[in-house]
Amino acid sequence: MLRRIDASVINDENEKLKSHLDADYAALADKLARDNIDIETITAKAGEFQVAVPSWGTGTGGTRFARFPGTGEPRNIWEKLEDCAVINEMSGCTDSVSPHFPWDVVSDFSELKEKADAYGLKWVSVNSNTFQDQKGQEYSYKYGSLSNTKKESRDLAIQHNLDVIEYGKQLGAKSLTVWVGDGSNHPGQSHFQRAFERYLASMEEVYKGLPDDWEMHIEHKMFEPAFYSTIIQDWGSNLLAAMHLGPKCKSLVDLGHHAPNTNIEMIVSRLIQFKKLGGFHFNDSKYGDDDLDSGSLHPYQQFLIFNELVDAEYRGQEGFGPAYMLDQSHNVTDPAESLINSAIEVQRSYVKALLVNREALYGYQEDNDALMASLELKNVFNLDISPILAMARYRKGAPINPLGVYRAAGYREGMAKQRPQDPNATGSGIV
Ligand code: PSV
Ligand code: MN
Repeated sequence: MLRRIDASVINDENEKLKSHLDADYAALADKLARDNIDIETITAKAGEFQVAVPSWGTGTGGTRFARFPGTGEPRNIWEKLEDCAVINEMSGCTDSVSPHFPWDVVSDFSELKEKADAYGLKWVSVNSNTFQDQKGQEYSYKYGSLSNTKKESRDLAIQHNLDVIEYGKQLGAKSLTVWVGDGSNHPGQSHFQRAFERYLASMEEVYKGLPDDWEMHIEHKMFEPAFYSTIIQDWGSNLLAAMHLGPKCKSLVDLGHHAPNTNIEMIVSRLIQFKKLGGFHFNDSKYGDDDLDSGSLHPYQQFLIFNELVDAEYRGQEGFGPAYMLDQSHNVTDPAESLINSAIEVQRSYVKALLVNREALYGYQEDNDALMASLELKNVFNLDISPILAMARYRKGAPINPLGVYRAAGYREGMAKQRPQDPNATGSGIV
């Protein structure tokens, strides 16, 4: 398999840390054994866990005010793919990439697929973009795309989504994620019901273009760029649309797209119950859609979400199998470093949720023993399960200390020489 960072760099660094890891792992194995948990079963599951990297997350992000590009950042999808390969080599848990179109359009998709295959990367959910006009676009999305009052703009947005499905088919993807910025900025600007009807009618056309084995995932977002109302404002509108459109349509939960303090884990549970949970965009936030690194502010919330997911897995819930993806914007960090770190933090939440004694928890719930129920979760959350994650990586040839190896390899410095900044580039991150 093609590599971006030489395996010898990883092996040399791993050699230095292996004896410490063995000791920490053995101590944790003993501790878990006291609760009748076999660490090897958990480590094997940790090794299977994967979360996809968003192609757009490999570039430096920005805000409405400015973007401060980093050196050596990718300038196109080929270079984004290279960085995704590095992120996977370091994290050992990101073997797929979620592309965004038209940002990632190429003339030869089979070549792009071959390149990804060579790195051992798969393509997952393809994203459409009707939240900005492209150069020379005939009909604008200024007043919305799939819900625009003008048929010409709606038709353009429908056709774009159908094109994205075609790109995805060539890459081997199996789902389309649709997020639109449609909405209004003034009370009265938009007729809520008519706008939603137009959106649904447009989405029906997109739905018709889905291959039989594909899903369509709708992403809700409370605000931005529309600040008064958005067409798919919350999980309620999302679920209504998904139910209206049919069984191949499900809801996608982006953690940053809710009001502060929203009980996201409960939303997740509801969507699971009605077989409508399509996937996730993991990130963290303090105020709104901040797109901060996953688990950097609210690791307990992320764990509670995984508690619902693992619970569904444990119960063998029908129709369960959400797609896990990151969706972050990195304004001040090296994007690859943030994505490596976030992927591992998401994996950490998953592994901790595996340690919950489900039968004990159900018992506390039946007995209305609120404190013991909450401690069943909290005690697991308080455990440091890092040795399991490090061992899972080590066993697949990934680093015990991913960021240490990434820096020791001098990857970004090397890219700074190979990828001089293009003054005319529109920017590879979210702006
Ligand atoms: C919108 O804020 C979003 O979360 C959607 O997933 C977009 O596709 C992505 O960010 C990039 O702008
Ligand atoms: Mn998102």
